[in-house]
Parts: sequence; structure tokens; C-alpha cells
Amino acid sequence: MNIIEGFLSLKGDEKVAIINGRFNHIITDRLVEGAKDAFIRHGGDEKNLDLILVPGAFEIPFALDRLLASGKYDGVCCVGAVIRGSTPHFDYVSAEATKGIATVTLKYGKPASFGVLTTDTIEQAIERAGSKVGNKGFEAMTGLIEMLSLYKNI
Ligand code: INI
Repeated sequence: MNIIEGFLSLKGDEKVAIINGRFNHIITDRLVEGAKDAFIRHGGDEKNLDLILVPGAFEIPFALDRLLASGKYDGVCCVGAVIRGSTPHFDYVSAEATKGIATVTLKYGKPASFGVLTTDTIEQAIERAGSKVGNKGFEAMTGLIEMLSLYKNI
């Protein structure tokens, strides 16, 4: 059996963007740090890493569409933090972000990863932004790196 998989290493010439939905930026800035750390630790060159800021998770798919349409990027890591409040707003924002990122990724055939936290409380978000439960920005960039490698190998 031939196994085709991606590896966790970059050559250094990959052009990658991070989109930060900066609503709850106290959390999302930590996710960006984690994503950048993962990019550099796996062999990425910082000069090939761009950071795009959008108001919130709802806008991430729109920026992702523009970035992939530009043809300038091999892949995009999306980070954000949607935290449940007392209204259904959470459900609309998180659903649109999730669906939008997947739809745009399929449209352009380029990988994008999902580092958007969807939590019930701010404490759960803090735990996933560089404390008890790790850093989901780091994990999202690691997933993107694996997919970049896999796309080359298919
Ligand atoms: N955006 C987020 O990224 N996280 C949230 O928790 C959030 N809440 O709760 O409102 C949020 N709202 C803003 C939304 O993403 C848009 O930026 C806004 O609606 C303007 O289009």
C-alpha cells in the first residue's frame, strides 16, 4: 500500500498568511503568536509570513477569498475567538466563519486551516490561547504545514 501524507517541515520559500479576526483580541493576539511560532519552528521564513487583520470571525472568509484569489499565498491560517454571549449571535458568527472558510478553501484548491475558537466562556478561550489546553493558533499553523506538504505529494 502506498501511503501519501504530509510532513511537518517547510522549505522556507512557502508564502503563508495568517488572518486574525481581532474581536476578543486579547485572545486572538495570543493565537497569532502561536501560529507564527509554529511557522518559524517548522522551517518557515518570517519574511514570507503576512498578517491580515479583520474586525471579527465573520469577516475571515471574505479576506481569505481575496488572499487566495490574489494567487500570492500557498496557504492561509485563520484565527479568531467566538465566545458565547446571552444572544444567538455566537451561533451565526461561528457558523458563517466555519462554513465560509471551508467553502473558500474548496473554491481555490489551496489549504486554509481553522484556528477559530468557539467557546462558551472566556476562561475556555484563555485555556486554548497559550495556557492549560495549549495554543490553538500553533495547532492550526501545524495543520496548515501538514496540508501544504500533502498537497505537494498528491
Ligand atoms: N466576532 C468574533 O470574532 N467573536 C465574537 O465573539 C463576536 N461576538 O460575540 O459578537 C464577534 N462579533 C463580530 C463579528 O465577527 C463581526 O465582526 C461583526 O458582526 C461585524 O460584521
